[in-house]
Amino acid sequence: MNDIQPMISAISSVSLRVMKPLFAALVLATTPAFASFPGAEALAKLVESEFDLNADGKIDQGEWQAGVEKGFKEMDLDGDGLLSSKELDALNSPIAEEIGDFAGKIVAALIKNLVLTMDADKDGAVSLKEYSTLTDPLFARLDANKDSNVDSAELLELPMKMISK
Ligand SMILES: [Ca+2]
Ligand SMILES: [Ca+2]
Ligand SMILES: [Ca+2]
Repeated sequence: MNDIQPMISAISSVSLRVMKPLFAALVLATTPAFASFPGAEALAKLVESEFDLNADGKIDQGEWQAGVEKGFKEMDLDGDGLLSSKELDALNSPIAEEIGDFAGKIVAALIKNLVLTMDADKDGAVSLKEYSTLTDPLFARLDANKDSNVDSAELLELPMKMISK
C-alpha cells in the first residue's frame, strides 16, 4: 500500500474531478498517505463546487442526493443503472492521462475494488441503491453540527468520514 503514496500525492484537483470526488475520497480514505495528503482541501472545494447547486456555501440533503446521482450517471456509460466492472475500467484512461499510465492503472484498480465492495447482491455490478448505502449515511456523518447542511469545514472530514462507521 505504501507504494501508492507518491502517486496519491501526485493527484491534482483536476484528476480528482476525473475520478469523481466521492471515489477520490474513498481512495484517500483507504490509503495510509491520506492523512498527509495536501488535497483534502482541494477535494472539499471540488465536492462543494459540484454539489452546491445554489452556491450558498453548503450542501443540503437534496443537493447531496443530486450530486451523488450525477456522479453515478456519469460513470454508468450504457445507462442501465448499474456500474459494471467494464465501466469502472473505463476510468483507466482519463486518470492515466492525468497522473501517468502506471499510477493511473493502480488508482483506477483501487477505485474499482472499492466500488465493487458495495456490490451487496454480488451480481458483479453496483446499482445506485447499493451505492447509496454508502452515500446516504455519509451525509449524516459529515453533518457534524446536525443543521441538515454540510458546509466547507465539515467537508474537510470527507475522507475520514467515508470509512468511519
Ligand atoms: Ca447549497
Ligand atoms: Ca452500466
Ligand atoms: Ca452541518
